[in-house]
Amino acid sequence: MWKRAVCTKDCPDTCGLLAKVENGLIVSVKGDPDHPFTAGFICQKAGHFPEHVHSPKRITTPLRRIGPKGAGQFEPVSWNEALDEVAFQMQSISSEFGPQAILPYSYAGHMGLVHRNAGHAFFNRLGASHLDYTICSSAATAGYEASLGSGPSTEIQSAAQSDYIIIWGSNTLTTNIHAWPHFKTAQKAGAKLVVIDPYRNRTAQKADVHLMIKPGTDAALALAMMQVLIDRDMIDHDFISHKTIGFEKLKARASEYTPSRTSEICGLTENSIISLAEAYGKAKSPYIRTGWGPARQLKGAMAMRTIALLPALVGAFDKPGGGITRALGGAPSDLNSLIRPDLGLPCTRTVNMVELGNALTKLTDPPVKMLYTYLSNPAVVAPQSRDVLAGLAREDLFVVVQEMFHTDTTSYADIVLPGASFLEVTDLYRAYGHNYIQMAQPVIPRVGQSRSTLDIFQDLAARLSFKNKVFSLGEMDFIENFLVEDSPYLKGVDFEMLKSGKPVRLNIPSNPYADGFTTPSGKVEFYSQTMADQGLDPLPDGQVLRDPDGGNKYCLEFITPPHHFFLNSAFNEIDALREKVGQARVMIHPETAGTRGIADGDPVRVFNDRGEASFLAHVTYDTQIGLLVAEGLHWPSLSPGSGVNQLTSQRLTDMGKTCAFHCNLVEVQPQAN
Ligand SMILES: Nc1nc2c(c(=O)[nH]1)N[C@H]1C(S)=C(S)[C@@H](COP(=O)(O)OP(=O)(O)OC[C@H]3O[C@@H](n4cnc5c(=O)[nH]c(N)nc54)[C@H](O)[C@@H]3O)O[C@H]1N2
Ligand SMILES: Nc1nc2c(c(=O)[nH]1)N[C@H]1C(S)=C(S)[C@@H](COP(=O)(O)OP(=O)(O)OC[C@H]3O[C@@H](n4cnc5c(=O)[nH]c(N)nc54)[C@H](O)[C@@H]3O)O[C@H]1N2
Ligand SMILES: [Mo]
Repeated sequence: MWKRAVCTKDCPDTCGLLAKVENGLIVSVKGDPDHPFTAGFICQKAGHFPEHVHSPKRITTPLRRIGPKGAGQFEPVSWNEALDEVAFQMQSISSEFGPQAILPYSYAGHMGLVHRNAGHAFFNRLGASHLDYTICSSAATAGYEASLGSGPSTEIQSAAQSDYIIIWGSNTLTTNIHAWPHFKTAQKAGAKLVVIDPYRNRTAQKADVHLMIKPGTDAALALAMMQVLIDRDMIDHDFISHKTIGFEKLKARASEYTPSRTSEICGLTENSIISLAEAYGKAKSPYIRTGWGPARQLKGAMAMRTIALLPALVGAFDKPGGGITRALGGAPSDLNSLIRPDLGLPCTRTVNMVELGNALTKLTDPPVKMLYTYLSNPAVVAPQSRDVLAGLAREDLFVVVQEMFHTDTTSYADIVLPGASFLEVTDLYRAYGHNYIQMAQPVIPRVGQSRSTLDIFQDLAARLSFKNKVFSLGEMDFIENFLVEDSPYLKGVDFEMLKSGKPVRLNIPSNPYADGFTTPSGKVEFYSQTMADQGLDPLPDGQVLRDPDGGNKYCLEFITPPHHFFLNSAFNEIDALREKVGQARVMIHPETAGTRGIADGDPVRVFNDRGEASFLAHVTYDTQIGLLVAEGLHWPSLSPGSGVNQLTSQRLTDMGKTCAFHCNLVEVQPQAN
């Protein structure tokens, strides 16, 4: 029997799935042809969901540490023993050090609205340190918002009508595959497809033009495009005068970015910059898809803010097929009925999740005494992992990990709680690559003794005698609370269809910019008073910030984009996928490799003052001179020495306080035998 499900992985596409169930086991998973956006095809990773869910490596009982910290030696215990121990530690740490000595750490292992957010009310009520959820998109969001306001952007499907598509720092064919058919339709109809990316990723390989930009220089390139457009009078005066503010100031700033000066900043030829600007200016319906790559730089928010201004200069927002896409979709309500921010203490300490390493090794008053991790794998995904691992290894830190598999993080656990997979729970799913929501019911019973995230937190709340009603509600109660019919996104939503498990369109227009912008001025803000008030440069700024810790010792740039066959650190547990990926590799330009005596396939060591990682050298013209590229987050425990986050830093971006995962200076040398 085929049952409907929704992919819960942290990917813009949030696919509609069909799972075939035989004797209570999932034997096959395919795409749901009735999903309006994901349209019946899925990535190769999702095809492995049967192995993921029924893997012999699944953790099926609660576990208690019996060996030394970090050794990953456990004995099975009952749920009662495990949760009694967690509740006891919470109480005793709270009374000795205060509840802020407890730090929750979670992210996007499960994207359903209920379970992803199910711990918040509990930790708020407990008075624990508050986690700032910044590891992914907050710089991109802050940058876009400064220019265009908040909310969803141009719907991807409309790009099928565009005659000029720029994919700017997104590896669409790997990270957002269902956007591709729409871009392809446009390309077949004659549109030009341009990719702006520091390396020739899968998407760049299929583009008409690939501009191999130096990392961190996107704002300069966007300003140079503006300079050319203004200089050649290829701008939409009507749109600019009615729907933007600050044009004269922008014009002065852009004039500093001539193609010849910018050519040196970005590592692109003057001609390629001029051609890009002219083609964008001439296009009838120019469209830009930004990924998150340009935002994972120290001035990442500024980069996104500057790119997001381009459509306004040429009036692209008013042209069918034109516009710009970052994130789409939305939650039907503010989710406060589940998160209950009101239960938290107003003065609670906030810990930025990017700075986990610092939090575990340097925070005092109180120090972190308990880390409670769920739906995340911080030993692999968090930056500057040497500090993260040193923190996790502290003898005086009590670590709780809720997981489906033994990961590099569970190795450090004192208590491991087996989490149910998305195919075993009820939840409501929003997407960030399309405008549909969908509800899913369990496809199979829970595997082993695993429990859902909500279930675990409700049980802990009972043990701590938390009496608020929120701690007694179930999945469906929360979903009903989210679906408050006066929410603007739910206007016209077919609730019966939603309950039947089919995808339902939210009330979000394909062009959300048709009626104006949600900035303070209601217009596109070339000049942002809000930024000026915060002491920030109110205009776009093309200054480049490289890794400040590089000094004179390290001169190679190093970026760490996603792998085609992993989803952040997830899917490492699938042998077939891990074998397909093979050992971790680093792309090196032949000239960079040659001067260091490195040949293709050689084992190499990449290092800086933060740490080091081992790879096999992939010597290729797909990257530029001086740029190393390592795709994907391998688990160091399964692929020794390969942790790219040894080399990344906890420094925060200009706005949004996220991680500059792609802003690192390193050196590489052949591995000594
Ligand atoms: N297969 C697969 N799919 C995924 C993921 C995965 O790990 N694997 N991760 C998911 C998640 S959580 C997210 S947030 C999204 C991310 O999806 P993307 O936005 O596609 O990923 P990014 O890591 O942000 O990198 C995108 C591109 O930006 C480039 N880049 C790096 N620095 C710069 C720069 O300074 N300027 C420019 N122009 N480009 C730059 C990188 O080389 C990369 O090709 O994908 C999701 N989908
Ligand atoms: N160097 C570098 N580091 C990065 C990035 C990068 O591009 N470069 N990308 C960053 C980005 S964009 C993000 S979003 C973060 C992601 O950070 P995380 O959200 O921590 O990413 P995952 O690796 O997917 O880890 C999720 C964990 O949840 C578990 N899990 C998955 N599904 C379920 C489920 O249904 N139930 C339960 N109980 N558990 C489940 C998985 O087993 C997995 O170990 O990583 C960041 N780290
Ligand atoms: Mo992400």
